[in-house]
Amino acid sequence: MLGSGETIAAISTPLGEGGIGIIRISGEEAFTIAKKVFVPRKRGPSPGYPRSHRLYYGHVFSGRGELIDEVLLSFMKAPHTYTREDTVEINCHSGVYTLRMILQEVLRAGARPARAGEFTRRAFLNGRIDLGQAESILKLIRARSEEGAKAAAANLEGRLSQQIKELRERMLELLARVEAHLDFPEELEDDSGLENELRKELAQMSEMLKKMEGGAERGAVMQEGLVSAIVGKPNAGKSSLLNALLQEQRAIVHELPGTTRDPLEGYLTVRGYPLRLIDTAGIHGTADPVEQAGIKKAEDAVSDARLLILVLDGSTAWSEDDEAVASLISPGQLVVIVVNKIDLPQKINKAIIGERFGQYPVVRTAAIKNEGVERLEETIAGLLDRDLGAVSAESPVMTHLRHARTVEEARDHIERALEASLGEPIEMAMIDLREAWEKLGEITGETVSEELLDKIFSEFCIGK
Ligand SMILES: Nc1nc2c(ncn2[C@@H]2O[C@H](COP(=O)(O)OP(=O)(O)OP(=O)(O)O)[C@@H](O)[C@H]2O)c(=O)[nH]1
Ligand SMILES: [Mg+2]
Repeated sequence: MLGSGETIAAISTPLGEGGIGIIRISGEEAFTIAKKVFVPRKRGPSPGYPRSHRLYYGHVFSGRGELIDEVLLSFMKAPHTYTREDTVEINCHSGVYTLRMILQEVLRAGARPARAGEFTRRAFLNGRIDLGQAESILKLIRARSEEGAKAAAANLEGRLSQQIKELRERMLELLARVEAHLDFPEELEDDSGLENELRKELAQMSEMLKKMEGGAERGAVMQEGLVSAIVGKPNAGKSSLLNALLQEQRAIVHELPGTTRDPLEGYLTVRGYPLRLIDTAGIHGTADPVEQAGIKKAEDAVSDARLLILVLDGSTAWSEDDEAVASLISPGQLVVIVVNKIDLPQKINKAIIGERFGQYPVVRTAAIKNEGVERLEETIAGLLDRDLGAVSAESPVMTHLRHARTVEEARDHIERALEASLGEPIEMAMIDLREAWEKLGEITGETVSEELLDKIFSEFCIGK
Protein backbone atom coordinates (compact mmCIF):
# COMPACT_ATOMS: atom_id res chain seq x y z
CA MET A 1 0.00 0.00 0.00
CA LEU A 2 1.30 3.43 -0.81
CA GLY A 3 0.69 6.68 1.02
CA SER A 4 -1.04 9.57 -0.69
CA GLY A 5 0.75 9.04 -3.96
CA GLU A 6 2.67 12.27 -3.61
CA THR A 7 6.42 12.01 -3.30
CA ILE A 8 7.83 13.90 -0.34
CA ALA A 9 11.30 15.10 0.55
CA ALA A 10 13.05 16.72 3.48
CA ILE A 11 16.38 17.20 5.16
CA SER A 12 16.46 14.39 7.70
CA THR A 13 19.50 15.34 9.73
CA PRO A 14 19.83 18.36 12.04
CA LEU A 15 20.83 21.54 10.27
CA GLY A 16 24.31 22.64 11.13
CA GLU A 17 27.92 21.76 10.69
CA GLY A 18 28.44 18.04 10.68
CA GLY A 19 30.08 15.16 8.91
CA ILE A 20 27.18 14.23 6.68
CA GLY A 21 23.67 15.36 6.07
CA ILE A 22 20.86 13.32 4.60
CA ILE A 23 18.01 14.29 2.33
CA ARG A 24 15.28 11.72 2.24
CA ILE A 25 12.80 11.25 -0.60
CA SER A 26 9.84 8.92 -0.28
CA GLY A 27 7.03 8.00 -2.64
CA GLU A 28 6.28 6.52 -6.05
CA GLU A 29 8.39 9.08 -7.91
CA ALA A 30 11.37 8.90 -5.57
CA PHE A 31 13.64 7.08 -8.02
CA THR A 32 12.65 9.18 -11.01
CA ILE A 33 13.22 12.40 -9.09
CA ALA A 34 16.56 11.26 -7.71
CA LYS A 35 17.77 10.29 -11.15
CA LYS A 36 17.00 13.80 -12.39
CA VAL A 37 19.32 15.48 -9.90
CA PHE A 38 22.00 12.82 -9.53
CA VAL A 39 24.76 11.91 -11.93
CA PRO A 40 26.53 8.65 -11.04
CA ARG A 41 30.26 8.72 -11.51
CA LYS A 42 30.49 5.53 -13.49
CA ARG A 43 29.94 6.33 -17.13
CA GLY A 44 27.56 4.24 -19.08
CA PRO A 45 24.60 2.42 -17.66
CA SER A 46 25.80 0.04 -14.98
CA PRO A 47 23.68 -3.11 -15.07
CA GLY A 48 20.38 -2.75 -13.33
CA TYR A 49 20.97 0.89 -12.31
CA PRO A 50 19.59 1.87 -9.85
CA ARG A 51 19.65 -1.34 -7.85
CA SER A 52 17.84 -1.44 -4.57
CA HIS A 53 19.77 -1.07 -1.33
CA ARG A 54 23.04 -0.22 -3.09
CA LEU A 55 25.09 2.88 -2.58
CA TYR A 56 25.97 4.94 -5.63
CA TYR A 57 28.71 7.50 -5.71
CA GLY A 58 28.30 10.59 -7.81
CA HIS A 59 27.36 14.26 -7.94
CA VAL A 60 24.34 16.48 -7.66
CA PHE A 61 24.03 19.31 -10.14
CA SER A 62 21.70 22.26 -10.14
CA GLY A 63 19.17 22.78 -12.88
CA ARG A 64 21.68 25.16 -14.47
CA GLY A 65 24.31 22.46 -14.54
CA GLU A 66 26.40 23.77 -11.64
CA LEU A 67 27.97 21.22 -9.33
CA ILE A 68 26.42 21.35 -5.85
CA ASP A 69 28.06 18.48 -4.01
CA GLU A 70 29.62 15.06 -4.22
CA VAL A 71 27.22 12.55 -2.69
CA LEU A 72 26.38 8.95 -1.93
CA LEU A 73 22.93 7.87 -2.96
CA SER A 74 20.97 4.90 -1.80
CA PHE A 75 17.95 3.75 -3.72
CA MET A 76 15.62 1.58 -1.66
CA LYS A 77 12.74 -0.22 -3.27
CA ALA A 78 9.46 -0.64 -1.38
CA PRO A 79 8.52 -2.37 0.83
CA HIS A 80 11.84 -2.79 2.63
CA THR A 81 12.12 0.85 3.64
CA TYR A 82 11.21 3.05 6.59
CA THR A 83 8.00 4.26 4.97
CA ARG A 84 7.34 1.08 2.94
CA GLU A 85 7.45 3.32 -0.12
CA ASP A 86 10.26 3.71 -2.63
CA THR A 87 12.85 5.76 -0.81
CA VAL A 88 16.05 7.52 -1.78
CA GLU A 89 18.54 8.94 0.66
CA ILE A 90 21.12 11.43 -0.50
CA ASN A 91 24.14 11.56 1.78
CA CYS A 92 25.95 14.82 1.23
CA HIS A 93 28.33 17.12 3.09
CA SER A 94 26.42 18.67 5.89
CA GLY A 95 26.38 22.39 5.53
CA VAL A 96 23.14 24.29 5.76
CA TYR A 97 23.72 25.75 2.34
CA THR A 98 24.51 22.44 0.62
CA LEU A 99 21.56 20.66 2.20
CA ARG A 100 19.16 23.41 1.21
CA MET A 101 20.50 23.58 -2.33
CA ILE A 102 20.09 19.86 -2.85
CA LEU A 103 16.62 19.84 -1.34
CA GLN A 104 15.67 22.67 -3.62
CA GLU A 105 16.77 20.66 -6.65
CA VAL A 106 14.82 17.64 -5.44
CA LEU A 107 11.70 19.77 -5.01
CA ARG A 108 12.21 21.29 -8.42
CA ALA A 109 12.41 17.79 -9.85
CA GLY A 110 8.90 17.03 -8.58
CA ALA A 111 8.84 16.22 -4.87
CA ARG A 112 6.91 18.27 -2.37
CA PRO A 113 8.27 19.28 1.03
CA ALA A 114 7.42 16.75 3.73
CA ARG A 115 5.39 17.91 6.68
CA ALA A 116 6.54 17.31 10.24
CA GLY A 117 6.52 13.61 11.00
CA GLU A 118 5.24 12.70 7.56
CA PHE A 119 7.77 9.92 6.92
CA THR A 120 6.81 8.25 10.18
CA ARG A 121 3.15 8.87 9.48
CA ARG A 122 3.52 7.03 6.19
CA ALA A 123 5.31 4.19 7.98
CA PHE A 124 2.26 3.99 10.23
CA LEU A 125 -0.32 4.31 7.47
CA ASN A 126 1.46 1.65 5.44
CA GLY A 127 1.35 -0.70 8.38
CA ARG A 128 5.06 -0.90 9.11
CA ILE A 129 4.75 0.36 12.67
CA ASP A 130 1.86 0.93 15.05
CA LEU A 131 1.05 4.23 16.65
CA GLY A 132 2.73 3.40 19.94
CA GLN A 133 5.92 2.69 18.03
CA ALA A 134 5.58 5.92 16.06
CA GLU A 135 5.40 7.89 19.27
CA SER A 136 8.38 6.03 20.62
CA ILE A 137 10.35 7.16 17.61
CA LEU A 138 9.43 10.71 18.50
CA LYS A 139 10.54 10.12 22.07
CA LEU A 140 13.75 8.53 20.94
CA ILE A 141 14.54 11.61 18.93
CA ARG A 142 14.01 13.73 22.01
CA ALA A 143 15.17 11.49 24.85
CA ARG A 144 17.47 13.34 27.20
CA SER A 145 18.92 10.48 29.15
CA GLU A 146 20.22 7.10 28.33
CA GLU A 147 17.46 5.56 30.45
CA GLY A 148 14.88 7.60 28.61
CA ALA A 149 16.32 6.45 25.32
CA LYS A 150 16.24 2.85 26.51
CA ALA A 151 12.62 3.11 27.59
CA ALA A 152 11.70 4.64 24.25
CA ALA A 153 13.66 1.96 22.43
CA ALA A 154 11.90 -0.76 24.41
CA ASN A 155 8.56 0.67 23.37
CA LEU A 156 9.79 0.90 19.85
CA GLU A 157 10.10 -2.86 19.89
CA GLY A 158 6.47 -2.75 20.76
CA ARG A 159 6.52 -3.98 24.34
CA LEU A 160 3.79 -1.65 25.43
CA SER A 161 1.90 -2.32 22.24
CA GLN A 162 2.25 -6.05 22.81
CA GLN A 163 0.81 -5.87 26.31
CA ILE A 164 -2.05 -3.69 25.16
CA LYS A 165 -2.79 -6.03 22.28
CA GLU A 166 -2.93 -9.04 24.58
CA LEU A 167 -5.20 -7.24 26.97
CA ARG A 168 -7.52 -6.16 24.18
CA GLU A 169 -7.71 -9.69 22.93
CA ARG A 170 -8.76 -10.85 26.37
CA MET A 171 -11.41 -8.17 26.45
CA LEU A 172 -12.71 -9.21 23.08
CA GLU A 173 -12.92 -12.83 24.14
CA LEU A 174 -14.82 -11.88 27.22
CA LEU A 175 -17.19 -9.71 25.20
CA ALA A 176 -17.77 -12.53 22.77
CA ARG A 177 -18.46 -15.05 25.52
CA VAL A 178 -20.94 -12.81 27.28
CA GLU A 179 -22.65 -11.89 24.06
CA ALA A 180 -23.02 -15.55 23.08
CA HIS A 181 -24.57 -16.15 26.43
CA LEU A 182 -26.97 -13.25 26.02
CA ASP A 183 -27.98 -14.48 22.59
CA PHE A 184 -28.70 -17.99 23.76
CA PRO A 185 -29.73 -17.60 27.35
CA GLU A 186 -31.82 -20.75 27.35
CA GLU A 187 -28.69 -22.89 27.10
CA LEU A 188 -27.63 -21.95 30.58
CA GLU A 189 -29.77 -22.34 33.65
CA ASP A 190 -28.46 -19.34 35.56
CA ASP A 191 -25.96 -16.54 35.03
CA SER A 192 -24.04 -16.81 38.25
CA GLY A 193 -21.13 -18.85 36.86
CA LEU A 194 -20.56 -16.47 34.02
CA GLU A 195 -21.01 -13.42 36.20
CA ASN A 196 -18.42 -14.61 38.66
CA GLU A 197 -16.00 -15.22 35.89
CA LEU A 198 -16.74 -11.83 34.40
CA ARG A 199 -16.00 -10.12 37.71
CA LYS A 200 -12.79 -12.04 38.14
CA GLU A 201 -11.60 -11.15 34.66
CA LEU A 202 -12.51 -7.48 35.06
CA ALA A 203 -10.66 -7.29 38.37
CA GLN A 204 -7.56 -8.76 36.77
CA MET A 205 -7.76 -6.33 33.87
CA SER A 206 -8.02 -3.43 36.26
CA GLU A 207 -4.88 -4.66 38.05
CA MET A 208 -2.97 -4.92 34.79
CA LEU A 209 -3.94 -1.41 33.81
CA LYS A 210 -2.97 -0.10 37.21
CA LYS A 211 0.51 -1.53 36.78
CA MET A 212 0.81 0.17 33.44
CA GLU A 213 -0.17 3.48 35.01
CA GLY A 214 2.63 2.99 37.51
CA GLY A 215 5.10 3.03 34.66
CA ALA A 216 3.76 6.32 33.38
CA GLU A 217 5.15 8.74 35.91
CA ARG A 218 8.55 7.16 35.77
CA GLY A 219 8.34 7.39 32.02
CA ALA A 220 7.67 11.11 32.13
CA VAL A 221 10.60 11.68 34.47
CA MET A 222 12.87 9.62 32.25
CA GLN A 223 11.97 11.74 29.27
CA GLU A 224 11.89 15.25 30.63
CA GLY A 225 14.19 15.03 33.62
CA LEU A 226 13.00 15.47 37.17
CA VAL A 227 12.56 19.16 37.85
CA SER A 228 14.96 19.92 40.70
CA ALA A 229 15.66 23.30 42.26
CA ILE A 230 18.75 24.28 44.23
CA VAL A 231 17.60 26.81 46.75
CA GLY A 232 19.04 28.63 49.76
CA LYS A 233 20.01 31.98 51.18
CA PRO A 234 22.54 34.16 49.31
CA ASN A 235 26.12 32.97 49.25
CA ALA A 236 25.32 29.52 50.63
CA GLY A 237 27.16 27.94 47.70
CA LYS A 238 24.22 26.97 45.45
CA SER A 239 25.97 27.84 42.22
CA SER A 240 29.13 26.12 43.42
CA LEU A 241 27.06 23.02 44.08
CA LEU A 242 25.48 23.18 40.62
CA ASN A 243 28.94 23.38 39.08
CA ALA A 244 30.20 20.50 41.21
CA LEU A 245 27.23 18.33 40.21
CA LEU A 246 27.55 19.19 36.53
CA GLN A 247 31.34 18.99 36.72
CA GLU A 248 31.71 22.19 34.78
CA GLN A 249 31.83 25.88 35.54
CA ARG A 250 28.28 26.52 34.40
CA ALA A 251 27.25 29.19 36.90
CA ILE A 252 29.12 32.27 38.06
CA VAL A 253 30.38 31.83 41.59
CA HIS A 254 31.33 34.87 43.59
CA GLU A 255 31.97 35.83 47.17
CA LEU A 256 29.46 38.66 46.83
CA PRO A 257 25.98 37.59 47.87
CA GLY A 258 23.30 38.03 45.22
CA THR A 259 25.44 36.75 42.35
CA THR A 260 22.83 34.55 40.69
CA ARG A 261 19.79 36.41 39.39
CA ASP A 262 18.10 34.45 36.64
CA PRO A 263 17.51 30.75 37.22
CA LEU A 264 20.09 28.66 35.41
CA GLU A 265 19.52 25.13 34.15
CA GLY A 266 21.68 22.12 33.64
CA TYR A 267 20.97 18.47 32.89
CA LEU A 268 22.48 15.76 34.99
CA THR A 269 22.00 12.02 35.18
CA VAL A 270 22.19 10.56 38.64
CA ARG A 271 22.40 6.77 38.58
CA GLY A 272 20.22 6.67 35.50
CA TYR A 273 17.75 9.33 36.66
CA PRO A 274 17.83 12.46 34.53
CA LEU A 275 17.52 15.67 36.53
CA ARG A 276 16.69 19.10 35.22
CA LEU A 277 18.72 21.01 37.74
CA ILE A 278 17.87 24.66 38.34
CA ASP A 279 20.17 27.00 40.23
CA THR A 280 18.28 29.93 41.74
CA ALA A 281 18.93 33.34 43.23
CA GLY A 282 19.63 33.47 46.96
CA ILE A 283 16.43 34.06 48.89
CA HIS A 284 16.38 36.90 51.42
CA GLY A 285 14.65 40.14 52.22
CA THR A 286 15.94 42.88 49.91
CA ALA A 287 14.88 46.27 48.57
CA ASP A 288 16.84 45.89 45.34
CA PRO A 289 14.19 45.49 42.61
CA VAL A 290 16.46 43.43 40.35
CA GLU A 291 17.24 41.04 43.16
CA GLN A 292 13.57 40.91 44.07
CA ALA A 293 12.73 39.87 40.53
CA GLY A 294 15.32 37.10 40.74
CA ILE A 295 13.92 35.94 44.07
CA LYS A 296 10.42 35.83 42.64
CA LYS A 297 11.72 33.56 39.88
CA ALA A 298 13.52 31.46 42.47
CA GLU A 299 10.30 31.02 44.42
CA ASP A 300 8.46 29.99 41.27
CA ALA A 301 11.17 27.46 40.48
CA VAL A 302 10.86 26.08 43.98
CA SER A 303 7.14 25.62 43.77
CA ASP A 304 7.42 23.93 40.36
CA ALA A 305 10.15 21.58 41.51
CA ARG A 306 9.60 17.98 42.39
CA LEU A 307 12.95 17.77 44.14
CA LEU A 308 14.40 20.51 46.32
CA ILE A 309 18.07 20.66 47.13
CA LEU A 310 18.02 23.04 50.05
CA VAL A 311 21.45 24.49 50.72
CA LEU A 312 22.50 25.83 54.13
CA ASP A 313 25.78 27.61 54.76
CA GLY A 314 27.46 25.67 57.57
CA SER A 315 29.90 28.49 58.22
CA THR A 316 27.18 30.97 59.17
CA ALA A 317 24.59 30.89 61.92
CA TRP A 318 21.01 29.87 61.22
CA SER A 319 19.15 33.03 60.16
CA GLU A 320 15.80 34.42 59.21
CA ASP A 321 16.75 33.91 55.58
CA ASP A 322 17.13 30.17 56.21
CA GLU A 323 13.77 30.25 57.89
CA ALA A 324 12.25 31.90 54.81
CA VAL A 325 13.79 29.27 52.56
CA ALA A 326 12.55 26.42 54.77
CA SER A 327 9.02 27.78 54.62
CA LEU A 328 8.97 27.33 50.83
CA ILE A 329 8.91 23.52 51.09
CA SER A 330 5.53 22.22 50.14
CA PRO A 331 4.06 18.88 51.18
CA GLY A 332 4.82 16.05 48.83
CA GLN A 333 8.05 17.56 47.57
CA LEU A 334 11.19 15.47 47.69
CA VAL A 335 13.77 17.30 49.77
CA VAL A 336 17.47 16.92 50.48
CA ILE A 337 19.14 19.23 52.98
CA VAL A 338 22.71 20.15 52.11
CA VAL A 339 24.97 21.68 54.75
CA ASN A 340 27.69 23.29 52.65
CA LYS A 341 31.11 24.80 53.45
CA ILE A 342 32.00 22.08 55.96
CA ASP A 343 35.67 22.86 55.28
CA LEU A 344 35.22 26.10 57.25
CA PRO A 345 34.62 26.43 61.01
CA GLN A 346 30.97 25.53 61.58
CA LYS A 347 28.58 28.05 63.08
CA ILE A 348 25.25 26.58 62.11
CA ASN A 349 23.18 25.22 64.96
CA LYS A 350 22.81 21.48 64.41
CA ALA A 351 19.89 21.24 66.79
CA ILE A 352 17.86 23.60 64.63
CA ILE A 353 18.59 21.52 61.53
CA GLY A 354 17.33 18.42 63.33
CA GLU A 355 14.29 20.27 64.55
CA ARG A 356 13.34 21.94 61.28
CA PHE A 357 14.27 19.18 58.85
CA GLY A 358 14.04 15.99 60.91
CA GLN A 359 12.20 14.07 58.21
CA TYR A 360 14.64 14.84 55.39
CA PRO A 361 18.04 13.36 54.63
CA VAL A 362 20.96 15.71 55.40
CA VAL A 363 24.20 15.66 53.38
CA ARG A 364 27.33 17.62 54.33
CA THR A 365 29.40 19.06 51.48
CA ALA A 366 32.25 21.35 50.59
CA ALA A 367 31.12 22.21 47.08
CA ILE A 368 34.27 24.03 46.02
CA LYS A 369 36.34 20.99 47.01
CA ASN A 370 33.93 18.51 45.51
CA GLU A 371 33.50 16.89 48.90
CA GLY A 372 30.25 15.10 49.68
CA VAL A 373 28.93 15.58 46.15
CA GLU A 374 28.87 11.86 45.46
CA ARG A 375 27.03 11.26 48.71
CA LEU A 376 24.51 13.86 47.62
CA GLU A 377 23.96 12.03 44.33
CA GLU A 378 23.47 8.75 46.15
CA THR A 379 20.97 10.35 48.47
CA ILE A 380 19.02 11.80 45.57
CA ALA A 381 19.00 8.46 43.76
CA GLY A 382 17.77 6.76 46.94
CA LEU A 383 14.89 9.23 47.22
CA LEU A 384 13.92 8.65 43.61
CA ASP A 385 14.12 4.88 43.92
CA ARG A 386 11.67 5.03 46.76
CA ASP A 387 9.43 7.60 45.18
CA LEU A 388 9.15 6.29 41.66
CA GLY A 389 9.36 2.68 42.70
CA ALA A 390 11.61 0.17 41.08
CA VAL A 391 10.00 -0.87 37.85
CA SER A 392 10.99 -4.33 36.77
CA ALA A 393 12.82 -4.72 33.53
CA GLU A 394 9.88 -6.33 31.73
CA SER A 395 7.28 -3.74 32.56
CA PRO A 396 7.01 -1.19 29.83
CA VAL A 397 7.72 2.33 30.87
CA MET A 398 5.15 4.60 29.40
CA THR A 399 7.01 7.37 27.73
CA HIS A 400 4.04 9.28 26.51
CA LEU A 401 1.50 11.21 28.48
CA ARG A 402 -1.20 10.34 25.98
CA HIS A 403 -0.68 6.67 26.69
CA ALA A 404 -0.85 7.23 30.42
CA ARG A 405 -4.12 9.12 30.14
CA THR A 406 -5.62 6.60 27.80
CA VAL A 407 -4.74 3.72 30.11
CA GLU A 408 -6.28 5.66 32.99
CA GLU A 409 -9.49 6.17 31.05
CA ALA A 410 -9.58 2.52 30.09
CA ARG A 411 -9.22 1.55 33.71
CA ASP A 412 -12.09 3.87 34.67
CA HIS A 413 -14.29 1.98 32.24
CA ILE A 414 -13.20 -1.37 33.62
CA GLU A 415 -13.91 -0.18 37.17
CA ARG A 416 -17.35 0.93 36.09
CA ALA A 417 -17.95 -2.39 34.40
CA LEU A 418 -16.94 -4.10 37.59
CA GLU A 419 -19.40 -2.02 39.56
CA ALA A 420 -22.17 -2.69 37.09
CA SER A 421 -21.50 -6.41 37.22
CA LEU A 422 -22.45 -6.36 40.89
CA GLY A 423 -26.14 -5.74 40.40
CA GLU A 424 -27.09 -4.24 37.10
CA PRO A 425 -27.98 -6.28 34.05
CA ILE A 426 -24.92 -7.77 32.46
CA GLU A 427 -25.36 -5.63 29.33
CA MET A 428 -24.39 -2.54 31.30
CA ALA A 429 -21.02 -3.99 32.16
CA MET A 430 -20.52 -4.90 28.53
CA ILE A 431 -20.90 -1.29 27.42
CA ASP A 432 -18.00 -0.18 29.58
CA LEU A 433 -15.88 -3.17 28.69
CA ARG A 434 -16.31 -2.33 25.05
CA GLU A 435 -15.38 1.30 25.71
CA ALA A 436 -12.22 0.20 27.50
CA TRP A 437 -11.37 -2.01 24.54
CA GLU A 438 -11.83 0.91 22.16
CA LYS A 439 -9.81 3.29 24.32
CA LEU A 440 -6.82 0.99 24.45
CA GLY A 441 -6.99 0.63 20.70
CA GLU A 442 -6.08 4.30 20.48
CA ILE A 443 -2.62 3.52 21.81
CA THR A 444 -1.77 1.03 19.13
CA GLY A 445 -3.67 2.99 16.53
CA GLU A 446 -6.25 0.32 15.84
CA THR A 447 -9.14 2.62 16.71
CA VAL A 448 -7.62 6.00 16.20
CA SER A 449 -9.16 9.10 14.70
CA GLU A 450 -7.67 11.21 11.93
CA GLU A 451 -7.65 14.19 14.27
CA LEU A 452 -5.55 12.39 16.86
CA LEU A 453 -3.15 11.30 14.12
CA ASP A 454 -2.70 14.92 13.03
CA LYS A 455 -1.94 15.96 16.56
CA ILE A 456 0.58 13.22 17.20
CA PHE A 457 2.52 13.56 13.99
CA SER A 458 2.60 17.35 14.17
CA GLU A 459 4.91 16.97 17.16
CA PHE A 460 7.58 15.39 15.02
CA CYS A 461 10.27 17.40 13.39
CA ILE A 462 10.36 17.70 9.64
CA GLY A 463 12.43 14.99 8.03
CA LYS A 464 11.28 12.26 10.42
N1 LIG B 1 35.11 27.49 51.82
C1 LIG B 1 34.09 27.24 51.00
N2 LIG B 1 33.60 28.21 50.22
C2 LIG B 1 32.58 27.93 49.39
C3 LIG B 1 32.02 26.65 49.31
N3 LIG B 1 31.01 26.68 48.42
C4 LIG B 1 30.97 27.93 47.94
N4 LIG B 1 31.90 28.70 48.52
C5 LIG B 1 32.20 30.12 48.30
O1 LIG B 1 31.08 30.86 48.68
C6 LIG B 1 30.88 31.98 47.82
C7 LIG B 1 29.49 31.97 47.25
O2 LIG B 1 29.37 30.85 46.38
P1 LIG B 1 28.22 30.74 45.30
O3 LIG B 1 28.27 29.36 44.76
O4 LIG B 1 28.30 31.86 44.35
O5 LIG B 1 26.97 30.92 46.22
P2 LIG B 1 25.43 31.08 45.81
O6 LIG B 1 24.64 30.41 46.86
O7 LIG B 1 25.23 30.66 44.43
O8 LIG B 1 25.26 32.63 45.97
P3 LIG B 1 24.16 33.60 45.28
O9 LIG B 1 24.04 33.25 43.85
O10 LIG B 1 24.73 34.94 45.49
O11 LIG B 1 22.90 33.41 46.04
C8 LIG B 1 31.97 31.90 46.79
O12 LIG B 1 33.04 32.73 47.18
C9 LIG B 1 32.39 30.44 46.84
O13 LIG B 1 33.72 30.24 46.45
C10 LIG B 1 32.56 25.62 50.14
O14 LIG B 1 32.14 24.48 50.15
N5 LIG B 1 33.58 25.97 50.97
MG1 LIG C 1 24.55 31.64 42.85
